[in-house]
Amino acid sequence: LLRSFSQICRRDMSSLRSRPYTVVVEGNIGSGKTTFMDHFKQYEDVALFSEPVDKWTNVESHNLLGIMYKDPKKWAMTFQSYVQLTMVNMHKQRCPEPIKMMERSLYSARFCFVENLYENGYLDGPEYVVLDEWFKWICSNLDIGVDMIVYLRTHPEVALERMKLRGREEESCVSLSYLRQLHNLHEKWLCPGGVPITSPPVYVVDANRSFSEMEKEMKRISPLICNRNN
Ligand code: DCP
Repeated sequence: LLRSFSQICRRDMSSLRSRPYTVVVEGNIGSGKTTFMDHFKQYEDVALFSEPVDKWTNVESHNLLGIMYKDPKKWAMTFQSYVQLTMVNMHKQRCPEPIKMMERSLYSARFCFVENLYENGYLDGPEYVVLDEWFKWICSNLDIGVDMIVYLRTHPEVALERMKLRGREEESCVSLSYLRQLHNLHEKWLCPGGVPITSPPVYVVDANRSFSEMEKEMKRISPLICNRNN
């Protein structure tokens, strides 16, 4: 499945292409995706699509993120099924600007979070298969390719610190070992064998650094995203 990721992204480079140049920002929980994206507010040709965490915590007044962390065995399937829906919605949302920058994607949901929940026994075989069948159907029938991935790579220890500082109530039970597992799955997907994949291109950012150091990195990376034809 991981191997077919490049094909999914390449396939729709055809005349059927219906999407803007799509950049996806990925990285562990607490890696700084929101801060990174905030930097791009100043560019008129970039439309920002933030992750719909507010929807996940309030679907008709149900806090799916909260109940998933409290009782993952019972609610992981429900939660990831809803994440998949909101992610497809984000991939398909109209975007008048030439560049679409998204926080996370259908792919990190599938390759990192769903995989991890299955490996930990929080998703049973049948649940995992149903999520995967939906994923494969979406990939085969909708143009949800991405053109570039910015990977904010952090040590799980740093991600944990930032997550604690932020203090999102639902995440109070997230442990270092959970973040380590997620880190390993991001690495396996985006940098197998320590080397970033090239299709789509993955730009790896050392996101362990302080905010001011990251500002410099963002200035360096923005021309790659915003002035690709210049
Ligand atoms: N989440 C999940 N399954 C997914 C996507 C996210 O369980 N498919 C969870 C993990 C977090 C919360 O949703 O508890 C939000 O996670 P993100 O890493 O996507 O967003 P952050 O707000 O942590 O990003 P950052 O701190 O990098 O800005």
